[in-house]
Amino acid sequence: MTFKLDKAAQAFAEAKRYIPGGVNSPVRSFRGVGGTPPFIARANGSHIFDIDGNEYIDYVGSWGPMILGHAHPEVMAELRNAMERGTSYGAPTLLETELARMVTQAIPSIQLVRFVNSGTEATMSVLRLARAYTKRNKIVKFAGCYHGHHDSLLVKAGSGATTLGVPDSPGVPESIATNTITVEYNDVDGLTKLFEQQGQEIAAVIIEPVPGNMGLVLPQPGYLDKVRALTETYGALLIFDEVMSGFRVAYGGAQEAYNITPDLTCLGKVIGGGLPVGAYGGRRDIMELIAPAGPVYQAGTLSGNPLAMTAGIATLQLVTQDADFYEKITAKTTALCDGIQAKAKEFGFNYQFHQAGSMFGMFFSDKPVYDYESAKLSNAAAFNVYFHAMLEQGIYLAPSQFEAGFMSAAHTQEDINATIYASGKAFKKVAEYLAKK
Ligand code: KE4
Repeated sequence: MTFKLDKAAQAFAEAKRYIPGGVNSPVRSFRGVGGTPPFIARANGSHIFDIDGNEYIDYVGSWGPMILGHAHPEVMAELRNAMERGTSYGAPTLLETELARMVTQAIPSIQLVRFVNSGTEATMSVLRLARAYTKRNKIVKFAGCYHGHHDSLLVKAGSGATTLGVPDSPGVPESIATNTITVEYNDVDGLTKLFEQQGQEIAAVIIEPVPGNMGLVLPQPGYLDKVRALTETYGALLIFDEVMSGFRVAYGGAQEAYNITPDLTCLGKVIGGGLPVGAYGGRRDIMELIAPAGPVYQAGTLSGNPLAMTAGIATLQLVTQDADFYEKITAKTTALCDGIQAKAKEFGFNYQFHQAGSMFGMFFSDKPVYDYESAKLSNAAAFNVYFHAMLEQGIYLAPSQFEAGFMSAAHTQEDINATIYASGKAFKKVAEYLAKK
């Protein structure tokens, strides 16, 4: 059957009549890679199916939540039972306590946790908390790290590395951006210099410990320890944004994998099992500032709603039932990356492959990638050729060079073999494209 997206093209045009850009989140629009995005009709296990009848092996997994694979029968059964009891009450339930208990057991640095409805809400709330606790205003973030779309973090570096931020989107007031300082990830000297100059004014550093929003970049040995030491020295809080890495790179997140204890952590994605959930938590003495325990206000109509809690509990229960869950899913990810890298080398492409547990990334660059500047040296045009060649062969990758890939427990050896095979044909297309340049 030839690959086609005719129905998707019509659906995309219709969607644009009612929704900005036809999507409810920009990356889904394929603007980064060009072409029409498939419109997904259903998903099961490691596969998704679009309205044109195409089937794909899925390595996006809803951008991380679907670590068990789509529509896991036991998760779906629990959700069906939960729906029989209603969908939302706006009142306390035992479910919230159960998921909170599981999260605090999985991540010891989280002594208290508050559920919200998205990663953005989690990082937005945790910044307010950090500022209230430290009575300081400045926040440090890292170029290429993404923490959701609220004003304080839609900020890019000002003219100099340690100057105050400038808005990274219209609508973000200078007055807000000016309190956010952006430095390069993996740059110990830059962060040290910033703290020497402004450390007493910094409320918190928020970091993706394993960044997945500039492609997958890894912390250099000792880097996260140095970030932890600097924040402790200057009385700033260390916030790990583990919305993507939490329960993904390890059950206890990147903080378990790298043995770092942050003061506060943000979570999302996996803990919602595909339903809208975010969370922030950490040291009891800090979290007890959150209303109604303390004066820092934060609220949400659907926070901790019974369906999302049910999906999260079921997901974490299934993950913990298999003592080898992370070993197996990590091994599958390694096999995939090794296989694709071998295909790349057959065409003389010395591309960069990164892996963190069941997250993986590939940069179309023959130079090491360790921060946003080096990530941007990748050949995005070559990536786009590869991306579409894979899509047409039924392999659904993140539609951007600056995103990560996600393995699930549902992916089979057959899926991995098919993906590696398709990569060989896709790299051939890339080689042909580059030869014409
Ligand atoms: P949400 O508000 O999208 O639930 O979470 C924001 C967020 C916060 N922190 C990290 C580390 C994240 O990765 C995210 C969201 N990740 C993107 C993937 N690049 C979600 C995909 C999208 O924006 O549609």
